[in-house]
Amino acid sequence: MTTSTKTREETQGKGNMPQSYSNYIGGRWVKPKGGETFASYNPANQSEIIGHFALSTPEDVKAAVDAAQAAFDAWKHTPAPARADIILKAGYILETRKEEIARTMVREMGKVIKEARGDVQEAIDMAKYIAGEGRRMFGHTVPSELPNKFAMAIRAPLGVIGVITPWNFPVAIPSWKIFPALVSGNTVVFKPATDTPMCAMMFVECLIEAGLPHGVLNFVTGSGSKVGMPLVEDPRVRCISVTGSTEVGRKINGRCGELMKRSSCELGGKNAICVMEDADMDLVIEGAVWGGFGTAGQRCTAASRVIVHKARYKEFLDKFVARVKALKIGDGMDPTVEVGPVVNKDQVKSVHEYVEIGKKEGAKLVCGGNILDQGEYANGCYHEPTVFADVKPTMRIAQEEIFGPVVSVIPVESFEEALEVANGTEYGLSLSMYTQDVNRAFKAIEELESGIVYINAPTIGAEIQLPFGGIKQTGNGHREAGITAIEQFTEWKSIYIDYSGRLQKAQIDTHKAE
Ligand code: UN1
Repeated sequence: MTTSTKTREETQGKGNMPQSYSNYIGGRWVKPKGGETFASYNPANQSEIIGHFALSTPEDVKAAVDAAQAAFDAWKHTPAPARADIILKAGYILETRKEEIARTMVREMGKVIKEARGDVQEAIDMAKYIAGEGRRMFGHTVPSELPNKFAMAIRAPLGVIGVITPWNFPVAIPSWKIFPALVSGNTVVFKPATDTPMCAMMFVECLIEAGLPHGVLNFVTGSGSKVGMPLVEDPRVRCISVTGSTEVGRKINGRCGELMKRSSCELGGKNAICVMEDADMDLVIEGAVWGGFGTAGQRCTAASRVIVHKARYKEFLDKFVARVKALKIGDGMDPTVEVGPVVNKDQVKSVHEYVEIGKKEGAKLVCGGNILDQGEYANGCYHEPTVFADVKPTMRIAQEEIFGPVVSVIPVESFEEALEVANGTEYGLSLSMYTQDVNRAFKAIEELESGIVYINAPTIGAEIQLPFGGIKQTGNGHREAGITAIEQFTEWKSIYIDYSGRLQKAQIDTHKAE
């Protein structure tokens, strides 16, 4: 269907052997310098290898930054609407490849097919939205305090941007970063998560096919230490845009701080749904199941806590647990499956460790709690959807990001206590309030300490036309998408044009009369 697949360098495997894929640097598919590769596996069936990818070295990163740096000048001077046209075209190519990429995503990271289609759709939406930015990219004009003088501020690109992305939204999240970076006139070196290089490569192919000039986008796969950190260290890389764990983000942000380069970090969350005594309970149950167990709980925005008013606590718990117990778990390729595997064996282990922690802390395990590794689950990375009740807000399972199918239910006595518990973690990404009372809804909007607030909807489901990001340990103050999308990728340049023909002194000539 696409011509781009012909351009990626592939080693055709024999029989059912998986193929090998290269880096994309300076407009060419190139093997890593060290010649080493790593495999990407299907978490629903670990005997299936999706492909072999370049285990790159710092030398490969250097080559990619060389290429990005070399391409910068011409790209920066390409008019923004022309840059945007390429992004729009990439969006249309993503549209034609949506099903193919979504199916690859299910195989590569395990989310169910409906959600995988949504992931690709989010990138398509982002392409369309950001393409419009090519004809906006608003600056400011302001009056000068002096006569015959013009004052304005315009945006300028930064240069080479390092983009480091996670596996949980392997197409959507790269699009949040790469499209706005490119439309603003920057060039990019893209390092995707080692769990999802295939999805990332397909995303890159769409941009290549759309006609992106050589060197403008470079793709380097491999580890955080050999690819990610060298990208951070390279002085020519002016900004790192990263989504990942708070631990990784803190390291990158700290180093970027020392090197005086920008970093935009989108990190962990410990999101909560608050359920008030007047809530529509059927709506709550559907929302809590979707928010807690969508993507097997592996969203930064996952509703891993449900804070319930005691007047409705038992009713909530009974209905919620019944619904969670009925969830169909399995390979996300089956359209009737509701919860897929988690991304890999390490994730199964770390999720399960939290289950053990919850039990030790004295929370009441009311549903799930086990690793699934028998029968149809034997080759996969499955963990049962798990619910803890009577969780205390201070317990580790109510404070730390688990990133898996585990939900903590916390009883509270009042609206005020619900707000306090919701706000009582180190994170601040997404919080939600279910109530029929408009006054309380607005009070919640005001008091909830998070970058995203939902009323009568779960904590997941952000749309790309609003800013995305969080406060506290969730990030370092940046927002992706929406009107903020290009902020992190542009520098302000303030310009004064004096057409008076004489030296005019600001702050001095203006106050002559005094
Ligand atoms: C994430 O939570 O990791 O808001 C990203 C959502 C998606 C993006 C989530 N649009 O659920």
